[in-house]
Amino acid sequence: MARMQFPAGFLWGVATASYQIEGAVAEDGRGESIWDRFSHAPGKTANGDTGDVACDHYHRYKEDVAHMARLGVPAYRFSIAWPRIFPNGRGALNQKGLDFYRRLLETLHAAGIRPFATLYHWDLPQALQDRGGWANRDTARWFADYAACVMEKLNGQVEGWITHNEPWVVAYIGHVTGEHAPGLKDMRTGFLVAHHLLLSHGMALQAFRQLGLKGEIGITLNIQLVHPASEREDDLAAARRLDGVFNRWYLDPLFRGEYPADIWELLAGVGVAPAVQEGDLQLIGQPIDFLGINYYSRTLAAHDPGARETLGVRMLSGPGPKTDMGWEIYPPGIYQVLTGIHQKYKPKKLYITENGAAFPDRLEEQRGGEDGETYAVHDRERVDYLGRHFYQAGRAIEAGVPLAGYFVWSLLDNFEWAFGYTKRFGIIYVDYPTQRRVWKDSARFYQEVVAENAVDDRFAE
Ligand code: IFM
Repeated sequence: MARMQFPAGFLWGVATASYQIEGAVAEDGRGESIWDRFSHAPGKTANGDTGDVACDHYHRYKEDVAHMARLGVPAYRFSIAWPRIFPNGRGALNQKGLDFYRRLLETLHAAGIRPFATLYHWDLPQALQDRGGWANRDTARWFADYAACVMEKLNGQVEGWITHNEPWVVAYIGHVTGEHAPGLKDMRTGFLVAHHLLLSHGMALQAFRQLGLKGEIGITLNIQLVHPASEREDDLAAARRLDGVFNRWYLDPLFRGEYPADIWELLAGVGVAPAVQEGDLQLIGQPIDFLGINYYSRTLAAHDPGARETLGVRMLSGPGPKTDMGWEIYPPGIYQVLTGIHQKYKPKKLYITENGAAFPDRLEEQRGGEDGETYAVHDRERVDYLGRHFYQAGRAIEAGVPLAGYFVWSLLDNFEWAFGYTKRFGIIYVDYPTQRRVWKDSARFYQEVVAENAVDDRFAE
């Protein structure tokens, strides 16, 4: 059978994040996070859903690691909840919170699974939000202190540290559109937050190097592939601007130690350029060991002078089929993003730290089903989505991109932020009332891909 073969040692994995799966929000001394506060406020999430219980992973982590072992994945990306470690964001360490991650790491090691830990996947301690959150420059220092403490305590047990997950989402969706915690709606604050997130990354990176810790360190960006809505000159310029605020605003300082001049000028023109202090960009631009990329879809950009918050760009969805999020399914985009970033920024190493899709899955009861299982989920569309994206990632490797691994989002259905539990991204179905885990067809498919280290040529199109 013809197929796309991946290099030996390619790191297949699955990804999750603390607030989306753990639950146990009031257990073992965990402090309140901005997502606890936000999701409990009326009208902020679908059906008023919260992460109070989520997938109850805090208690079921052994079962969940057993699923990973059965999948055969060599790697797992999870995130550490800052308010479990420092309930007030800083001050006294909460040993019980740290112990949970120690137990998780021990279980992963015993199963031969290599851990990748994200230090910030959006659950800021509420106590720090009360002091201004990421708009307060001090939060960068407090993050670096938390990060240094966790990295030191867990030194040698984590293979890859990821400082931040998707700073664009934190800055823009959390502080400009207000659809995510903390729910602020101010463009100036959004760009200040983006700067402080990058600064905090630089400070944590500096601490990691100074402490001489083991493993690798990098950051994860959600790269939005932007195409112009038409070949008209103003749409081409709109696409460049949107790529500027989404992508170059993060990539340029990380890899070149400078903000993109064209976007800086536009922001300064409307009075929203952030306050940057001497030395900030040197910190942000220190070399990282890898860049993590989350890729889901592409966006079309059209010129629209009325769209102030996106610098005169209207964002449109492309013409292709959509996932349950309404995101266009565009597998060639993962190839374009990987090759584009490789050519322009030359990261030493790249991981796809997230890729996956939400579809309206249906749990079916079956008699005498495969492996004697009583329930099944036939998610053909997700199999197709993943297969085609894997294939395009394989093409990028053939084209010379140093892509070292690929983490599917997500191991489990989970709390999809403002969408609550209405969107299912898992390759394993979670029946929330019983917390039963049911393998979807995509989990079996992924098990095969991992075992073969290859994907069938039928996904080439
Ligand atoms: O669920 C999120 C995740 O937390 C960050 N990246 C995108 C995923 C799907 O929206």
